[in-house]
Amino acid sequence: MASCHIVKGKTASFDVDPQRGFTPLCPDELPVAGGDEIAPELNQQAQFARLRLVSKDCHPAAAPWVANSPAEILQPVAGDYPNLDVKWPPHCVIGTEGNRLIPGLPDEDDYDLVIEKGSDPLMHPYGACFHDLVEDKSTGAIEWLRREGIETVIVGGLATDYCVKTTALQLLRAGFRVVLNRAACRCVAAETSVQALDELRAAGVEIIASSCELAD
Ligand code: VGL
Repeated sequence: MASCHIVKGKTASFDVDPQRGFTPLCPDELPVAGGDEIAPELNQQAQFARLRLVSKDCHPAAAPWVANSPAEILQPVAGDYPNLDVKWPPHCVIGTEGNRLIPGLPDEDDYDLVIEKGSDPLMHPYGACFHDLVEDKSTGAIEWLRREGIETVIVGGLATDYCVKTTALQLLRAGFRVVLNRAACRCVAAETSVQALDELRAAGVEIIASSCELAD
């Protein structure tokens, strides 16, 4: 079973957007089925890592990407906004319940690094490594991991088909070995999740079913 060998001293565990706004705890935001169940797997994968980081969507309440009705969700944002693509329901708004980490995770203070993204109303990034869709403005995650001598990043979080996928690809392009823990992820939709996993596998991300496959 244990087939994915990890050198703990050179490994980081990345909790991507594990926030209540992406779970049934906040049904009016962007609830992902089972999103509130991933904390034990995220905690387990972190046992194999020397450093643990978390990213958070920290959105304003109003922005051009906010869908004002269910019909607008996933419709393109009209206008000249290079760092916006489609509309989403309001989610993970700063200062609200949806912005908080899901139950069962460490306090934010206990992570080695907390990355906040998405606070500019004109930017709705998915990946946690850049503030913008065009990937010009680093959040500092890649530079911090490099400075720490990290070579492998184990990734989980919400959601597989958007923020987890994009973060994994950004890390891979930056030269890290990336391991995606499926049991520590949940997806917005089954179809886009299958596509995401195919794309990640083809790009070179190692996909494991659960942390049971990790070994020292
Ligand atoms: C996400 C859709 C919109 C995610 C964020 O965290 O995967 N998905 N905003």
